[in-house]
Amino acid sequence: MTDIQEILNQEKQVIAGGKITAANIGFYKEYGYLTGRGLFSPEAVAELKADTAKIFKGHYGIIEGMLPAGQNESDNDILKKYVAIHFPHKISPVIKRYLAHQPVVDVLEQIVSPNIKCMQSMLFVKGPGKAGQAWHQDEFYIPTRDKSLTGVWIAIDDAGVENGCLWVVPGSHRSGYIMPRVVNNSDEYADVDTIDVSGYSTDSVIPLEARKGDVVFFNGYLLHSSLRNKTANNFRTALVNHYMSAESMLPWDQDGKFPLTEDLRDIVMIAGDDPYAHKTIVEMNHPYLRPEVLNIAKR
Ligand SMILES: O=C(O)CCC(=O)C(=O)O
Repeated sequence: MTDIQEILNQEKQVIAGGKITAANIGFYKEYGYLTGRGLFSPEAVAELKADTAKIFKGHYGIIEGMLPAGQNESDNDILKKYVAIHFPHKISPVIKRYLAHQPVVDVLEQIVSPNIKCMQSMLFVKGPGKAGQAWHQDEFYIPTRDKSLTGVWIAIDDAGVENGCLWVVPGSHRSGYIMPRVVNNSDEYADVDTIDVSGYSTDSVIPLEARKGDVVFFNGYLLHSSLRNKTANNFRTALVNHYMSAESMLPWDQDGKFPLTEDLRDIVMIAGDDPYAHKTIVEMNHPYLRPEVLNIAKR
């Protein structure tokens, strides 16, 4: 058995029954990800799925770039036009509420900090044919001061290799540095740049297939990507929220969108105490549609 098959055979990469164990935490430290099975109930998934259609039909307001829906257009026909929306929690009370979904918070308190804030949400619909995201580390885009950035990737549809699930390089976060970026030449991805993963053996790069309701937690230094959705009819709806420890300030200017800042205060407190509460919360971000092709300023 190869090393990676051994990793994949380890039950401790899965949080079963909603309760994170010491073995799960050990796995997360070593490999940089964990899957929580069924952390969202079928009812919660259905609520998020219905809310996705509402958002893209303009129920919460028209976002720049949204195309007017034809009278006879089905939800799927409407959703097929889009890849994703950033900061949906700014308009959708449903998504805002699920930022603090207790089964997710229970895990974050163990792998991040008792004090947690959220600074970003992204809702991917990724319909048939839509491109994936090239190899990257999220801390390149969202720098924390204590390397606490954590992605929480919530499957709202089943996600497999064919419709463009997440891929990761287990353990790649342990390098502890931001890797160089090179030109992307693959049409699997929407991005103009990527991280070269050719130095990793093919069997150390793995897909994280998920069923709807599952949640993938991943470290902000973990190399991850997703391939194009190659199915004819399946969406790959996923809500991705990013969290960090509230103890760290957040020097995130969003690739020049905002003036350089030592601490972006457009956050949502999720658990525990905010040591910087005296600075108050400042609303800065507005939801926007993710373009089909991305340059470096992608999030
Ligand atoms: O869901 C995807 O396809 C990619 C998500 C991702 O790369 C991220 O959230 O950083």
